[in-house]
Amino acid sequence: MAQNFDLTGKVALVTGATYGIGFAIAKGLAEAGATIVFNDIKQEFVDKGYANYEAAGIKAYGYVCDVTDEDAVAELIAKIENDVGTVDILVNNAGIIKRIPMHEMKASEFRQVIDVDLNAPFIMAKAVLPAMMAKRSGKIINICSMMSEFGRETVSAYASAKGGLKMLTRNIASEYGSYNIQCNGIGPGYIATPQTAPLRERQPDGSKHPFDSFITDSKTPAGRWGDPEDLAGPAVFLASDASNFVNGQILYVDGGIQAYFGKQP
Ligand code: NAP
Ligand code: GCO
Repeated sequence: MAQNFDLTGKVALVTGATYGIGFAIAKGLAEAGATIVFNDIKQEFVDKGYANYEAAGIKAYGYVCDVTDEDAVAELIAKIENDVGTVDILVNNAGIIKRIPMHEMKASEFRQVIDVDLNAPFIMAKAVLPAMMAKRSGKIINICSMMSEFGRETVSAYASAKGGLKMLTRNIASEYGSYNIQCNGIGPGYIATPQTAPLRERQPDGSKHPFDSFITDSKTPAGRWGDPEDLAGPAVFLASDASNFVNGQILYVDGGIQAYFGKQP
């Protein structure tokens, strides 16, 4: 059974994996035997990524690439295929959020979130599919969200993108399943990373941020924020032969949020 989770000989590209969830997923895939490739927008961030991987004892390959730029992505994939090999596992992790009340959000801000969180996963998947189709094998994992299922104040663009990403996941599974390509999503709950740091900031009087208390005391049965490392095992599962008959699913890793109506008064 352990063999089914072994990623030895596989090339895994994790986008935006300098730190945060992407780095934790990449570390887990590396520990399962995969060769890790990551990208970030600027060389300085790629260099920081190299330092993080080196500190974790992982030899990773890093490239500068903005995932929203289709030409740059085509160049990235060509470089990876030349330097490392064809991509066996793609994790569409890179993402942004803008927390702005919808009636105050500019259309350009809405479009920017959609571009990174939905258009880019399309661009990245389209770039790796030809080689996966030729090999008749491949794994695509899209990092979705609680907001693939729920809305909340100020995240209209993000929820629209992550809801769309859920359906893109299902459509890739439908269109390419016959090539033995599996496309699934991971839906993290509330995870302690730079992206959610504003929701956990201590108040001027030193008390917990109200949203922090909301997540730990009312919405999450586990009673805590997730760690990025909580996502590594589910990612290894979806990247490995152990999930070859799992396709078009969103695996929620949320400490029970999706199941929970909320703490009773
Ligand atoms: P994060 O700490 O903000 O990291 C996001 C990463 O994406 C950064 O490395 C960032 O690079 C990179 N990135 C952003 N735009 C990019 C672009 N155009 N091209 C290339 N890289 C780009 O976020 P996170 O919390 O780790 O989240 C990672 C993913 O999980 C995102 O898709 C997020 O929506 C999703 N998610 C997060 C949570 C959570 O609670 N944290 C829960 C559910 C889903 P820079 O450093 O250069 O900006
Ligand atoms: C927010 C948070 C969430 C998390 C995540 C939850 O502002 O509500 O940033 O959106 O990032 O997506 O699954």
